[in-house]
Amino acid sequence: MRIGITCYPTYGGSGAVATELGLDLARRGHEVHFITYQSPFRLREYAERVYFHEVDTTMSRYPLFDHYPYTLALASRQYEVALQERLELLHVHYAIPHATTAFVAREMLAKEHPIKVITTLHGTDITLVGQEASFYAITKFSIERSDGVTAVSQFLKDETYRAFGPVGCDLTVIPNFVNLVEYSPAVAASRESLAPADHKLLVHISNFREAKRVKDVVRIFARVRRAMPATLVMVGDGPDRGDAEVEARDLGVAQDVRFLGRLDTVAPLLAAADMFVLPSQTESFGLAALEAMACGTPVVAARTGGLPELIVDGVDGILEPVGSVEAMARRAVDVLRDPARHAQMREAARARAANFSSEVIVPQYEAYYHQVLGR
Ligand code: GMT
Repeated sequence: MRIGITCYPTYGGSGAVATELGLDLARRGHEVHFITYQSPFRLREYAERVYFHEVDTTMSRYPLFDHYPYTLALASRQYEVALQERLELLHVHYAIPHATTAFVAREMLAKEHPIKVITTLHGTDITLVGQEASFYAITKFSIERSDGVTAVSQFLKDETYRAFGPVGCDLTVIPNFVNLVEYSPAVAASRESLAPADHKLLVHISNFREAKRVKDVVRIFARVRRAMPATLVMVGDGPDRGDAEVEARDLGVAQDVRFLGRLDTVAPLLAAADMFVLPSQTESFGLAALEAMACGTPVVAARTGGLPELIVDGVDGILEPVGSVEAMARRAVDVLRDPARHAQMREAARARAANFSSEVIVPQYEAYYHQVLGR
């Protein structure tokens, strides 16, 4: 198949999933064309049958444009690439604005070269941004006009029906996936450079936005730190990083918290960790949690959104209600203090992640493409 993929190319789960999907599809013999304003962050080196088409943003400084109409440039590029590369379908990730630009591109192509549009819903496109009054109607319209729509969890599918009640459109759940070779206990970074030898190592990775509750990460850590020697490594950046730094100072644990900023490759850190911490307010899937589990690192998380579809509480991780820092810390300490239980949980986490391996999930996308294309 010849497939166009549009996603946000910067750090974030939807861009990561879209890029890994494209790379895997290409390994399976498909031709994949990424269409976005910058090369996706996980697309770092040459890969056979993978192409990148940049959306031209040179007009963004034109004085009339207080608000640059990127969506028009994107729709135009999707149209051009689909025509030039004879694409059969456009698979767009994150509804806003990608489902809308794909709709426009498909309309432009209708007579010359009909294509199908598949939209994958990822999270806040449905749970937050799409429900804002200014985006609601166009998000609903663009979902309904897609030829196929997938959601990354049952939670997100249910939430889409609840919030938008899309008409004449059947959502399919295809969960996120992980490459078990890249994300494996075998790729662990050396612990020496990360934490003192007698410390437990806790890791958090996110975009440090409000939904991630990064202050809770520090609060959980501070309680663990009271019970045992431990280091917290925080990876990523975003608006709430400053708050997390202040919280660490206020709670007197700043000397044991390390902020590494954004990193392209996180598997070695995840694999070196004893526990991954994800106390989010909402998480439609929690790709970072899956990646940690694939590395054999159990996750202590909030029982929210799609996380209970991934983590089996008490078996391969820990789930507690949003904001229950006390309970999350207490249960994390119980596991970290008990080497046999910790080892069991590590193994169970890796085994659970195997249900979401690229070998299992990517063929589901291929089958869905065939279904939408009617062949
Ligand atoms: O919706 C967002 O907040 C951004 C989005 C992204 O691009 O990173 O994250 C969502 O998509 C990921 C990939 O499918 C999921 O793993 C995340 O759980 C989801 N984030 C939220 O639901 C908050």
